Amino acid sequence: SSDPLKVAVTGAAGQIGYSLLFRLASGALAGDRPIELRLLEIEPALKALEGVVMELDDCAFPQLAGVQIGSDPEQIFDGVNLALLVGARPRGPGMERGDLLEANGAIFTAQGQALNKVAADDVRIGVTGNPANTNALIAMSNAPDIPQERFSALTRLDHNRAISQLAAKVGAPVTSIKQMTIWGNHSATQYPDLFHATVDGKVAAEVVDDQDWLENTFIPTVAKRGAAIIEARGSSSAASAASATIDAAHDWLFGSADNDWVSMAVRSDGSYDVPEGLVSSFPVVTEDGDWTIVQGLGIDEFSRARIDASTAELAEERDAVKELGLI
Ligand code: NAX
Repeated sequence: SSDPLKVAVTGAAGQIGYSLLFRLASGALAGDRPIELRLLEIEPALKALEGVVMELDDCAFPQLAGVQIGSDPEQIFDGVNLALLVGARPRGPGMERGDLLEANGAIFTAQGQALNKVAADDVRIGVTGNPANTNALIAMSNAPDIPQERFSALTRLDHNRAISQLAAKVGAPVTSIKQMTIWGNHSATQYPDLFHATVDGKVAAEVVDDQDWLENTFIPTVAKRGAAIIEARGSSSAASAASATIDAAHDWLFGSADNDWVSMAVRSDGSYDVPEGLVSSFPVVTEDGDWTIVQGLGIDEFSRARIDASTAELAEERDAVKELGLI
């Protein structure tokens, strides 16, 4: 249809927003289909956001059908087809983990409730703001009328990082790499899996044939890439996070490639013994706004231990937010 796709972005005046908005408006998500942006920020950041909107205007993007900004989620989310929840409360000095979960809990309970009330019937909600998996769980739990499969958390950046690291190791273009999977939490415990990924159709772990590299270089490099970027750039990854946010939304709405899959953190149905109800990353195929967990992959002992460690961390986060009364 040529009705504008209504896309909400929270934390729109932040670093990721500064890259994400321009790519959304230039057609990276929906091609020629017009897009209407609904930008949510906290009150003190609205002035900065006005400046970003001036720049969006100055791009004269043909597909940009309108921009609305504000600090009231019920107003901004009204009728949205896609909500990209990027804004979150970063960990400040001296902040304990419980404080962080509580601060984000306040944000994601309110946003879940607002989406429940005013979003379009076909809404899809992607959470980028950290702790992304648990923030998605909180939003989902506060939106009882929205089907739970409409919520996901972003592990596509980790997925893309894993593809890039593997491609460099084997000297192949990224297009040779298929069926990459990130399992578990978007955190240092995540498990990027080379036992199902392929390089030109061959099992990646066999092509690499170097368990020491896989275990002691590949996995930590992917899992700690965010910290390495902060160290090098002086601020956290933003353009790559925006790019992955678009990749994830694009594939969710328009479908993953044939003979391939993508990684998304979605509500577990108990597949692969990931406790039901946790928002955990899986290999999924997507079509027309729906995802399905890829079934039947063999999980060896090494992978089992890694997946279990990451989902144990997710269960701890869930228990902590349950204790805080957020879900
Ligand atoms: P910034 O701190 O630059 O921007 C965040 C913005 O969110 C700020 O402008 C802030 O005013 C706004 N905000 C805070 N509370 C809000 C609320 N209640 N409603 C609306 N807006 C609100 O962070 P940025 O670098 O853009 O990162 C955003 C989030 O993405 C962070 O939580 C970050 O940890 C997370 N990331 C997640 C990644 C992933 O792969 N899942 C990777 C990149 C990134 O680290």
